[in-house]
Amino acid sequence: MRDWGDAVPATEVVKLYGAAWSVYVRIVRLALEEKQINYDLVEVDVFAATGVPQEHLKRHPFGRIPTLEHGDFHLYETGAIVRYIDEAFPGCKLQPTDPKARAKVNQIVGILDAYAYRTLVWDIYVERVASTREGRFANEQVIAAALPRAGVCLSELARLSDDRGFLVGNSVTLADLYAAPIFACFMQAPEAGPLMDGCEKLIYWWQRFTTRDSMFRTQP
Ligand SMILES: N[C@@H](CCC(=O)N[C@@H](CS)C(=O)NCC(=O)O)C(=O)O
Repeated sequence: MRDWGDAVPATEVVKLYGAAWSVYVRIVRLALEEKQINYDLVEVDVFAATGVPQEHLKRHPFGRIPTLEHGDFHLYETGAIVRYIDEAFPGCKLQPTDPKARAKVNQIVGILDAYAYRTLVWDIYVERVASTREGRFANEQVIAAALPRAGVCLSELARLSDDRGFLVGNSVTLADLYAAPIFACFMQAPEAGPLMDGCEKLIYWWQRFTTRDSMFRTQP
């Protein structure tokens, strides 16, 4: 939590319900940090042994995180939340106004949401890296099946991205904010090295983006 002075009126408190480990919660936190919006992160354990807490199911009937509260306005679904944050608050613009650049941002966000998150985070990072922490063996079949899909995700992201330090254009957009938490997990897996071979634009982007203040402040 940070104090950003007058950036947001005191009456409009921003509360983000979720957990610091979550990729989707981090996407929203990155948006809040990049726009320098003060917020409280309220911890919710959706994997509690007793199930998703009842009070959270009222906020999110599907039992997921994150959810956002801004004054008396409530929202869930990361895509809706980050676009609301971008449009309702002052600060840097996270969506280009040029229709083609904006479409490209939305296309990259769609790829990350629909294909890359499951493949790079769950099938590769969770199986290879988190499994060790959890004291279990990696499921090699899951990882092997994910590798070709990961290759398609990465080559498409590389093909669609610009090489000016950000995925689209020359300033931070929702495309970067969706990609960074996914890459923060995936890049820890030994599979990332060979898979990133030939994706120089993505490597350059990751090396730069990972050093941003917002990335440090949202580290799980
Ligand atoms: N479509 C949702 C996906 C959010 C999501 O999957 N969040 C994960 C944490 S990263 C979650 O809540 N998982 C709980 C579960 O799968 O039961 C969004 O965009 O917000």
